Amino acid sequence: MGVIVDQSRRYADLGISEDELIAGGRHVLCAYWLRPKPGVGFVEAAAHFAAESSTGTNVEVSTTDDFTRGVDAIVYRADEASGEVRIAYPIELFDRNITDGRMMLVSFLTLTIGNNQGMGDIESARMYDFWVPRRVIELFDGPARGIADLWRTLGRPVVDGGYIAGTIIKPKLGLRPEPFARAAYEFWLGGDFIKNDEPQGNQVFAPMRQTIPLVYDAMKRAMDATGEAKLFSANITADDHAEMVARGEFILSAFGPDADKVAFLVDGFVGGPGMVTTARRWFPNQFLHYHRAGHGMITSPSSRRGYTAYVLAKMARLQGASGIHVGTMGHGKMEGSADDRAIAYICERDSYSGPAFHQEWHGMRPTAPIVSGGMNALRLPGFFANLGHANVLNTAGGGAYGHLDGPAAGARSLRQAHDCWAAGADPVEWAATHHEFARAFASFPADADRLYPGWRDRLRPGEPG
Ligand code: CAP
Ligand code: MG
Repeated sequence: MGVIVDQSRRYADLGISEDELIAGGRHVLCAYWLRPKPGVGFVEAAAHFAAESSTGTNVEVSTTDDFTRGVDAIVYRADEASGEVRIAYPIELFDRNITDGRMMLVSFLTLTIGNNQGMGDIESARMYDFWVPRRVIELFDGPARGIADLWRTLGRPVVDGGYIAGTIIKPKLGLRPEPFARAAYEFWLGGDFIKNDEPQGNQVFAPMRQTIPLVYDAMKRAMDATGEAKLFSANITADDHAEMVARGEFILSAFGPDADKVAFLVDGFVGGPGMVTTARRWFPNQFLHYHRAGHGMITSPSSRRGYTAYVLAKMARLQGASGIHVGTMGHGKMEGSADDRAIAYICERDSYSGPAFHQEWHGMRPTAPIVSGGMNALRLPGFFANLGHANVLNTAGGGAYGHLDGPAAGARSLRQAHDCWAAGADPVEWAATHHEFARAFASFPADADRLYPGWRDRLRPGEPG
């Protein structure tokens, strides 16, 4: 690796006031946990990190002039004991569209989480929060649609419209068009919302051109049968922009007069910012459902690089996600903890104080928390108690299609679980008068034993609730 040149005189100024940077509104601030390689000074490493993330490289270059120095990213906080580094990036550094002058998330990533990942003198660096000034909020698209639009479609109040009971068509892959549509119909008889699973698209055994019309037919029959509006989140993920647009246009044409009941699902983490913005800008009338499959490779607590799930969600709101998966906060099957509430709060609130920064969103529409991953009726009351509200989209795949009495009963058990929490009731007592919820105990006995010890003595799941 060789000895790094100490550039801290140029790229570090620990006397700069963060309050003044925030008041000035001309910088993006990023907070990292940074560990230098052994033998490398902490401030020197941070300064090199800032250089490589803005105007520099590992040595001074002759072509640098005063203007260049004026847009250096600057380390303004470096605490070797905790490993925390905070860097101020002048907003002039970030690339702007030639079409409309807006900012682009790919440029934010290329600079703040770009070459600085994997440098020879840095053991690890991980962004755990960032702050953007009003001007940056003005320059990102933000969400066009939100959960309020879904609540309106469902005939609910557009404020605090409450819990949306949803599922994911399972099995994840392998259903041909007819069984796929049947699975959708059966859930919709009890639930509100269905999504494609993240890899479902146009597989040869389930061509989109056959499957989507059958799903729409299932939606119409379920709406007739229940007298309720239903929602479908269709996956338009693809490498090719033109393919995404073709999928979206086909799906909207297939749903015809009910196209307003279709959200578009994008696998935004593996697809990348360009794919998210394609969906956001080509289909601004559709709820943009951001699935984050793959994010765990860098957002897992076991990772020391990249950025956290909190940062991912905050970036997704800037880009315009109408909803993003926020995890299950220790109540589902994926990694997470109760403190992951913050991921929901930064998405849904007008302002929020995160792990490093207080962020005002200056009226940017909220991104709805989407709760998914191993959830079922038994796990929901504890989840809601931790989050503190139920203004969420919940998608339970196994929790619906694993219910002993079928998907419609699974859907009803989810809603009954919500109602149990809303009533502040004891779940085992609630089960005595709510049949599908009671049958969730029989459907998921391991969860029941873990969450509600002694339930077997208090509830006979075979008996009608
Ligand atoms: C859940 C799910 C979700 C992930 C997403 C799956 O299915 O459809 O994609 O859980 O995780 O494929 O596993 P189940 P996250 O309801 O059957 O578990 O929301 O944390 O991104
Ligand atoms: Mg899935």
